[in-house]
Amino acid sequence: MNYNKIFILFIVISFLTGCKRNEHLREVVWFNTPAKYFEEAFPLGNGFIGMMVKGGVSSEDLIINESSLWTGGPVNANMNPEAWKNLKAVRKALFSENYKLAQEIVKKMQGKYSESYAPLGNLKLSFNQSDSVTKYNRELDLSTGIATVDYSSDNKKYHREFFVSNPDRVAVIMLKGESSGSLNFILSSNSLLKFKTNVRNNDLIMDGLAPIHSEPSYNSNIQDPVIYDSTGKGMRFRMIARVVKTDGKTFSDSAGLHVEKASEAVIILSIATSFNGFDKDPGLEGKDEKKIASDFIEKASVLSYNELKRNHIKDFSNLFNRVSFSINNSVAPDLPIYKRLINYKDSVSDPALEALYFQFGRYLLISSSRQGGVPANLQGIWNPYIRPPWSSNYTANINSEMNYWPAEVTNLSETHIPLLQHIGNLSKTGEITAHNYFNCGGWCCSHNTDIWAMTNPVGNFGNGDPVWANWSMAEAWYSLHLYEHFAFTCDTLWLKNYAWPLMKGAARFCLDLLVTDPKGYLVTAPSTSPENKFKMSDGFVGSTLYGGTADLALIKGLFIKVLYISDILKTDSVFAGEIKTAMKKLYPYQVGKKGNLQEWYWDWDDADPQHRHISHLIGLYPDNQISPLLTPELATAAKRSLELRGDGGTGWSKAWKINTWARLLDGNHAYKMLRAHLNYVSPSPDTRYSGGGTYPNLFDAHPPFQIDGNFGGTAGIAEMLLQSQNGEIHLLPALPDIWKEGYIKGLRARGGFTVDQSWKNGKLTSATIYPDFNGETRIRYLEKTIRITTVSGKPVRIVPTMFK
Ligand code: FUC
Repeated sequence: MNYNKIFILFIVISFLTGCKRNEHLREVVWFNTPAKYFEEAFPLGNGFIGMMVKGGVSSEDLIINESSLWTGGPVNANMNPEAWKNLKAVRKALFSENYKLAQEIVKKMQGKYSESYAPLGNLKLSFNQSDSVTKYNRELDLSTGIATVDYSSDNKKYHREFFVSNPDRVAVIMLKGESSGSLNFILSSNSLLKFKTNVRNNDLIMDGLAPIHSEPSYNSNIQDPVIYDSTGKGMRFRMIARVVKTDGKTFSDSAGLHVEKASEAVIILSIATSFNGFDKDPGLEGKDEKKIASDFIEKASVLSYNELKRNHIKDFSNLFNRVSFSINNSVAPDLPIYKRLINYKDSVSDPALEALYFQFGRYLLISSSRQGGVPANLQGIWNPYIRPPWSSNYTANINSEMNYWPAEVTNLSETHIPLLQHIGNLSKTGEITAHNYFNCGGWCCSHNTDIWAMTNPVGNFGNGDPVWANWSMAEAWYSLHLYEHFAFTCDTLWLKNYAWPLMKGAARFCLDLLVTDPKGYLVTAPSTSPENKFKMSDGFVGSTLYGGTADLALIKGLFIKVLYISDILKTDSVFAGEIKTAMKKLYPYQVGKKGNLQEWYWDWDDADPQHRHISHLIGLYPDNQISPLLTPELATAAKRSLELRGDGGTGWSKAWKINTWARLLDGNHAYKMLRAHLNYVSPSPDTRYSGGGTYPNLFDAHPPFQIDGNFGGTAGIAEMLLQSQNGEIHLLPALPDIWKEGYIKGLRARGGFTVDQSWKNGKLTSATIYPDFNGETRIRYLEKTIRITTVSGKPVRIVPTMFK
């Protein structure tokens, strides 16, 4: 092939892939102003380094994070070793219906709070330029993970590009001025943590130390909430910003690293922390962060800007482009994103915004959770606060699980790995917690965990409200993630060697925890229903009970999966027998007087009928115990519960409801929740705490910012369009009337399938199933099902006439 032919081929390929995709789908978020607030900035990340781009003209203030930079050190799981001794008294109080007493005793079964995700600092580029510019545009391309800033000043054009590369493990900044000498800036850095900065040649080096403890921000009565250690403990970090290329002059002084009279500059940024695993002291046994940061930067420095960019796009787009989604052929209006959100709130139709929002969740997952790293926390990896909301930890009674709901179904299975690895760590500390707090075998995990795999019930040894502090069912919930990873990938080897022992350990804990109630059923006692309270007929409001539905749903879900796996792996039949016996005695779901699925053992009222948590519906979503097709009575009761709860709630609560309404096959109600979820929330301090929704940069408003709602929203949209939890691939299960036509390509179904679907006039036009394996499977569309035989790698085309 001669050169010309190769060039033409290249043009055709890029047209068919990157270019065409963007032109049609416009997976781009843009503003015509720099960001004033964090919730207007663009998040970039490679699962390790996080960078928020505000695009300021006179000063580009980049907010920098590193995902392993946390306060604290390895957890001492033995801080309340005799907590379990209270179990007998709590159970006695509960079974004699003395809930007030039980509530008091249970506080003795609490431990320390988790540690906190720490903000690394800011990298600042101060330009000698005024803020009054023309033609300003700040843009984030979701399909490439590249942010750009463009403007004109004194009739000269300026251009900046930013990305954070996973393959080269550095952040990259490229600056251009139209005419020579027009680019003049000083590079400097600062941090809210302890730090010092040095400038050496073309390197700006910041070394710092994270606190040994940071108290949760909701614990306001603390004199010294942020504590540093002076004996060498605590996490260290190093950040190196290097000017690798410029045609200008560089020099340093106390203000920082100067670049003068340039027309171009490329800066790369490497970061490392001394984090050396959950069980090693990051100070005394930490990794050599200085060497790691240097190694990254030395390796990246030999690559040209274009090479770095190519490596990054290849990696990022490979993941992102696996799914494409278009609704009603809609093209994005030519408006900045905040304006689109404001219009949307005023009921303007913008299907392209809904598709963009779906893809933004995928974008965030690729950017915040990558193999070899730690799981995405409450703010993903983007946090500017030294005491962030809820310590920006892993909250396990919904939030950290929700972060990973889109991972498998939206074809980003590898982004799930950090959470799945973390579960292995939890099983180690969780074994001690199971023993100390519950006198049980196996392992458990409570309301919060952190990078140190903390598993104990929180509350600071008796100060926490049991309504959240004493929940310890995360081992079961996280185990469902192990199962789902297997269900989508069918990776039996991984299941056998890694997931199965962990799931068995969680099930062991649950078996040991269950106790016989006065009616003869097996229940959890004590139990709570995150984070709602019951109201008894005598007016007593409490949270500690026995046999809460959420606990039993999680245990039942785990037991069903354990039985299934024991069967397919042909292993542990004695253990499976024990589970089978227990399952027969589990207190079953109850339907209450209002026709609802009961949240409590008894048919009590809710203290807050519209509470944001809907944990008693875990069996509807994310688990698959309740379905309108298989368990219609329970599904009707679950629906009634959702109606009673209403359509309000925080960001993640609304996202959860998109998923549950989709599982009830009610696409119109799921869509109603999606509209509520996209409710514009202004980031300005006077309004930012008013109700869940979406900030201008598409970050989820809990409020404040919490990333779970983004991920839950993306998962919810996927759930409206494809389901596979009942042993069949259900095409377009909850398509709302308003999405008249469209396509979604690349979603994944359990059993190892990739699925493309298109529809017109609200009806399926065709679907293509790409099977990973040979076999047989059932496909459902509306009420009808068909069986197909699959051969690995051979697509099967499905058309509606096949469903007679
Ligand atoms: C749970 C929720 C809160 C918040 C916090 C991080 O406790 O009930 O709404 O999301 O986690």
